Amino acid sequence: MVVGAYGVGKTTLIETVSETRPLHTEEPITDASAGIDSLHGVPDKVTTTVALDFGRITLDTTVLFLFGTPGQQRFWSVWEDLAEGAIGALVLIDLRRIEDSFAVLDQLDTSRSRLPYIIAVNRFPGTRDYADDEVRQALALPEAVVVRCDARDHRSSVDALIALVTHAMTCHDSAEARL
Ligand SMILES: Nc1nc2c(ncn2[C@@H]2O[C@H](COP(=O)(O)OP(=O)(O)O)[C@@H](O)[C@H]2O)c(=O)[nH]1
Ligand SMILES: [Mg+2]
Repeated sequence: MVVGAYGVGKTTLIETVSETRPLHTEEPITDASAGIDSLHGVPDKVTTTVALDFGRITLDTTVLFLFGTPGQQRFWSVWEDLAEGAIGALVLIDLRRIEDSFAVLDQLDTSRSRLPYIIAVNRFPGTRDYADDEVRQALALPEAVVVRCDARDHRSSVDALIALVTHAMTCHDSAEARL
């Protein structure tokens, strides 16, 4: 799953990496979302995802199906359905408005699926260069795997997905070892 707050680059990432024509459910942003969905930092955003983004990518011999879930809380019933059986979640974060990510992280931590996840910090213009440890501290996730990612760049986005799969496999192995 590719998750994160509104406007962090979920749709962009899936579009960048997908080897099939990505399925989108983008709709124009209307006045109805004024005061609800903040466009702070992404003033050029004119559409929003209303159901999900879907794409597919082959990493060596592993085929990943990518589901981008809308960042807004009102879509979280979709989230729980998708999380069932998912390998893990890539959490995109825009450091200019890190507080927007707390709700999504809460959702991950309380979800019954207990998905493994990693943090992918997007490179947006005007972001100060925070060290990985500063990011972990700000998110109160001392153990989190943190990677950098430009959702518009193919290599960078693929590397983030590889880091997620690697992390999910490590979590899986240590869970097996405990059994
Ligand atoms: N600089 C920069 N801009 C990005 C990045 N990812 C997305 N954007 C831009 O941010 C805006 C919101 O992206 P979008 O994919 O619609 O966000 P979503 O709401 O999470 O699906 C778009 O205008 C993108 O072009 C990134 O990694 N770096
Ligand atoms: Mg979107």
